[in-house]
Amino acid sequence: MVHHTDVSVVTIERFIIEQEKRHAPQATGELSGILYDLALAAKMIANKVRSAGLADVLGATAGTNVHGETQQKLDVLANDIMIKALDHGGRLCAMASEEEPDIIPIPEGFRTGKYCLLFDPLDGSSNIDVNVPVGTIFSVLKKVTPGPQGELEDMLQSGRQQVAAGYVIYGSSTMLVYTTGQGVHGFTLDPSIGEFLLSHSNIRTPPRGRYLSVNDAYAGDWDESLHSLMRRYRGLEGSRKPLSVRYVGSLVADFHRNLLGGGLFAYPANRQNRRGKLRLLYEANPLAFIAEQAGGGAIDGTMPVLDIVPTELHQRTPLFIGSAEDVELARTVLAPALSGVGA
Ligand code: AHM
Ligand code: MG
Repeated sequence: MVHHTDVSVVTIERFIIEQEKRHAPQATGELSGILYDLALAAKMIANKVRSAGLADVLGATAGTNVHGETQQKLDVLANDIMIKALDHGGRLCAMASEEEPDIIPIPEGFRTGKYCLLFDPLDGSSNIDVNVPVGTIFSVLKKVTPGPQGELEDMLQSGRQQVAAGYVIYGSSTMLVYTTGQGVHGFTLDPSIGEFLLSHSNIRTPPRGRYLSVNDAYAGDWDESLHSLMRRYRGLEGSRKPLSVRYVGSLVADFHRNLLGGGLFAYPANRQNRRGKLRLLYEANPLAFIAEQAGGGAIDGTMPVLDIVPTELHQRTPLFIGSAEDVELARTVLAPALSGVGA
């Protein structure tokens, strides 16, 4: 008689198929196809990021992006990889990228589909030259306009309408974390076989965090309610146990640590960035969907990020995201001041 071991190998492909069978038996498989293509793009970007110090891909290009920020060579590479890995599958009607000024149409000659993909190809890329983790963030929406090509209106839907969202973190290992509204699941890339394997199923974020992540170099711009909130997180006001401060400066890395360990990431508005720095469609919405699905939350100071109705492709938003109790504290301290009711 053969004795089997209890080794369980769940690739991302197998997991996606099984999830779909369980939760959407009538599905066409198109969304699953997008997720596989994203996993492929993630492996290709991971490969570039891993050897970045050796190949001539570090440093800035001569150009700037739509936000006037210097583009790193790897930003451009990662953007091209995302577009080329996703544009020909017949599942998307258009894409939008943090690095591109306008919607990216599906090239002529390729079929189009019913989904839109929005992404930040390489978040935190200003850190890349010093070997700090970076990430890719993505959001999938369903087309709402008639006709085969995606339009601006398809992109400007609130985060509540997302059908899938996730991120890839290129850290000491490469992980892909995503949700389709059925919990949050994490896969670690096994570099020896080039497959993402299920390593973190049904991630739940602790209700109260251990970490506070905020760039307090901008504290001079904060109003009194924000100062008070930060004093509470630090245990200097009120009776809370102080959080430990951790700030990588790479959103995906800060978010991922806080998702697993619990915590609050804040990027409020500041003098330079009056509406905040982070982009609603490429950064805040997908991470807010993950946070809510993991039992946490995300607000812009007053309202849930997922309820904001966007008016611009590259709209920015202040962001307070993480463990439920820490986000709730932010809301109770900030909302009265921001809505003019008094602190
Ligand atoms: P990017 O999309 O241009 O890389 O900018 C976003 C990054 C985030 O990863 C990070 O949270 C934030 O900028 C850090 O900004 P700051 O240096 O102002 O704290
Ligand atoms: Mg970014």
